[in-house]
Amino acid sequence: MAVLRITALAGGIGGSRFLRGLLRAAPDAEVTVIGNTADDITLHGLHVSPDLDTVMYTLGGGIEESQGWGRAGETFAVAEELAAYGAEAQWFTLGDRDLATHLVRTRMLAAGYPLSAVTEALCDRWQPGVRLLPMTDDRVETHVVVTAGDDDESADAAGDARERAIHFQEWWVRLHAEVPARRIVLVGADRAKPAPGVLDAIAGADVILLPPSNPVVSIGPILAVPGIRDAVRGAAAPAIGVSPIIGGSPVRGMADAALTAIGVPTTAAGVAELFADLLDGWLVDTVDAGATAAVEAAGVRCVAVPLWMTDVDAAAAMARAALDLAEEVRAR
Ligand code: FO1
Repeated sequence: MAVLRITALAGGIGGSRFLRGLLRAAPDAEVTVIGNTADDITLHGLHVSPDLDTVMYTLGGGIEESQGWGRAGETFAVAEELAAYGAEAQWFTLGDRDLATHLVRTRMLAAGYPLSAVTEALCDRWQPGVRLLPMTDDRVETHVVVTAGDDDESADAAGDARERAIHFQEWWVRLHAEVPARRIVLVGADRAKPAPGVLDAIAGADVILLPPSNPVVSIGPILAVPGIRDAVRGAAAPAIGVSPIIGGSPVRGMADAALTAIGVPTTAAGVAELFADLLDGWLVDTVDAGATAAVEAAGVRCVAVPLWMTDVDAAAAMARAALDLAEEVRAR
């Protein structure tokens, strides 16, 4: 039997945990993961790629399970020394083990390797069991536009009317997404090109999956790279998504704050609508079974199954349900 080729678009923690389940549910599949790089940030001169690293560490067995990002068994000697110098940004902690990844990445980028080649080299060590591709080799950064003063920087003399754009990580990690976002801007996305292999992985897939990642700041930036959304929409393979919203709340993280910023309701049906142009199937949790009719009215086959990724078995059952839904819509 031919090997099943699966291409998934993924953000950080939710995407990684789903992918771990997928590898258990379909151990013989050939899986390509297109990772979000728009929350990459340069700190202390180092290029940090949180979502790529979260996928790589989770699937490679190196993740700190309790928080879902960073390295297991981490120590923080360098962070403590940096803090003693008062070196910013202290709200974003880089552990000692994790720093080695950023040092290698930054050194290779400085030597002229594109991020896709660097990611492949890093994955040589971690053997994540998937082909991990950044969405682009170009620089794309999510910035969040907030009202000056709300972010505790001093407001302009004219009052609070002025805006300030801050890096996504500052909004997410330092401000816990508690400061209202006026807009979310994907700086550089309009000029970015899909990384080598990305469009081929979409065109050549048997199934395309959208795991339960943040729809606005994880899946959104991947689809914003010119050519990617059209490729998914035009692909022969069914595209199946998994709702990151259960019962009106994000499964984890602060997706509600990001959805509010773009005027989309924090509901399983609201997120489905955001992707309705490219989705063939959408999984919602059993508590959202009442939403299936609205999703199907938008032309997307919708099935309710348990979506809490309490352990790898639960994630594998969700992945199995996504693959079954792909089979069902393909047979139509
Ligand atoms: N998240 C935090 O809440 N605080 C941190 O200090 C932090 C550091 C960090 C370092 C490396 C890395 O790969 C991820 C890190 N994260 C941290 C998580 C991450 O910033 C976000 O959860 C994601 O970018 C959102 O997908």
